[in-house]
Amino acid sequence: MTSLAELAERVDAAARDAKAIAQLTTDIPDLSVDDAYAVQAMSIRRRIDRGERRIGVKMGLTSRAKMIQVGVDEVVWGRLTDAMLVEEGGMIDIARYVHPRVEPEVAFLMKAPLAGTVTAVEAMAAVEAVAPAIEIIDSRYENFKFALADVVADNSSSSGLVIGSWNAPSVDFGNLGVVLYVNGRPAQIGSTAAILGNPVRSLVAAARMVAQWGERLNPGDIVMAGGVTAAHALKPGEVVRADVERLGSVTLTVKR
Ligand code: OOG
Ligand code: MG
Repeated sequence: MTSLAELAERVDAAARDAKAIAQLTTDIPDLSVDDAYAVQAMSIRRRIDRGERRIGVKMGLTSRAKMIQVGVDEVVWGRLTDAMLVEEGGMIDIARYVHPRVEPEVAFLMKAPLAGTVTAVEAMAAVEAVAPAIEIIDSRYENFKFALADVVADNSSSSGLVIGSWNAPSVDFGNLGVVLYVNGRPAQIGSTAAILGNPVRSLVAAARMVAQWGERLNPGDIVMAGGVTAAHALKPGEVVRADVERLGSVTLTVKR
């Protein structure tokens, strides 16, 4: 029998070497979602042991567009580390990834701890600032194909994040226009309302889901609310910009 620790090693190595692996559920069709979260925790523990630092969490599959694109319709979460941070306006090298995609998101910066069952008002009281963001997702599975347990074990495809400028949380961000530009042309268009009706619901879900695993959102943590639109597969030389009405924009360039 394959142990969960071995599976953690498998997904960790795939991310580190940017080498696609077969879905875990091919070997273990009955891998449970709980076991998959245990694999994720162990794989992130390996990164922490190599010197990376936890900087927050990401929520995934919080919009219909995302659920439809990957064929999984449950909200998932993953952990963010400092090694995933890409400077605003920065450049990435596609060779460091398996098959990276980008998606426009909204990010929260926490100023107070948050965990468990909370209301939207309680969640917002713990928020320091809100920013436009791009998430770089990179499933470690062949052909970007996975079942729910696979993607959870693979840290919910999290691979990188770019954060724009932080805004006061008093901005009404519930239904703002979002455009993802690729080389200056609109590639994806949506609204922040696509995130569970309002991105604050993603924060409420984050507080609940991390608590199920004995964790909490900490002051200083970043919480990525999830993709507004379907993700765009990156190609060398592309310049990607996400504009979120009133919140601002965030840019990323791919090396040629
Ligand atoms: C799963 C991760 C989804 C989001 O924002 O919805 C996600 C995937 O699409 O690979 O990050
Ligand atoms: Mg995402």
